[in-house]
Amino acid sequence: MNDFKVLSDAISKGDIKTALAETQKALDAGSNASDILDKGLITTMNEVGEQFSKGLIFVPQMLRSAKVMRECTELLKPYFQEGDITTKGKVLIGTVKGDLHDIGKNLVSMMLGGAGFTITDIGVDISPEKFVEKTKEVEPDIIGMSALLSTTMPAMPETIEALKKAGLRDKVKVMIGGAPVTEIYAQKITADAYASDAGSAVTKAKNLLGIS
Ligand code: B12
Repeated sequence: MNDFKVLSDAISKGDIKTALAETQKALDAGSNASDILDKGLITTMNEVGEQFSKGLIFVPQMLRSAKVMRECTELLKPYFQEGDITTKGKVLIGTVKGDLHDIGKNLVSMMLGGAGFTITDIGVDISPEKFVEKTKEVEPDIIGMSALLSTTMPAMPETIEALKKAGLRDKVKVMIGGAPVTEIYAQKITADAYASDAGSAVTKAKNLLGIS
């Protein structure tokens, strides 16, 4: 039995008004923000993906659901603040070249921001050259790369290579993630860390910088 059935249906249908009202209702009723995120929002987006795979829905419906998800996430944002505003380190994050998916990246940004990291989110479809340019400008401790398509994953090693060429690779840690990405892939492309979700991204980022 899904406790968030009405919310889930609203996300699937792209009904922003009901989804926001249901998210707020769940918060008011004392539901844990992580539960709403995991069991309400993320589970539904996975179902939406499965429906797309089966040809039951198409890109416009996926996009509508994604917009609703983004709005609901905004409502949950304040609940993920740790209350510790000390900067733990700088994170530069973006979705790699050719890839427009940003929901997961935004969640990772939100959780890292809430945990005290300073985030520079450079958006989607970020070329290796842009990552390099922004790394020079921001001087981050960690670069986070997201890829949701198997076809865009190769942009991750390309970006690492570009960082090497620019003499920046030794100055930053690289953390990667996204549905098709794995720990093994991270090792293969010599990334410093992989995280499967936004919660573990926080733990991994802290580990990378040797903080608890
Ligand atoms: C929403 C969505 C879209 C939306 C994106 C809107 C947006 N603003 O993001 C739209 C409609 C634009 C879209 C387009 C396409 N999509 Co799409 N999309 C999805 C869908 C349904 C959900 C993705 C999502 O947001 N999940 C929820 C978030 C919370 O999960 P997540 O992204 O995995 O992120 C978590 C972790 O992976 C991790 N993480 C993510 N990033 C990072 C980064 C770091 C540094 C770390 C540490 C961790 C981390 O933490 C996150 C939070 O816990 C997925 C299906 C799926 N189940 O993934 C398909 C899916 C990814 N899409 C797919 C496809 C094929 C496409 C299109 C090619 C379709 C088309 N024919 O045009 C286009 C490509 C456009 C492009 N160039 O990018 C396929 C990819 C297949 C593959 N393996 O390559 C999927 C898997 C659907 C499917 N089952 O076929 N899509």
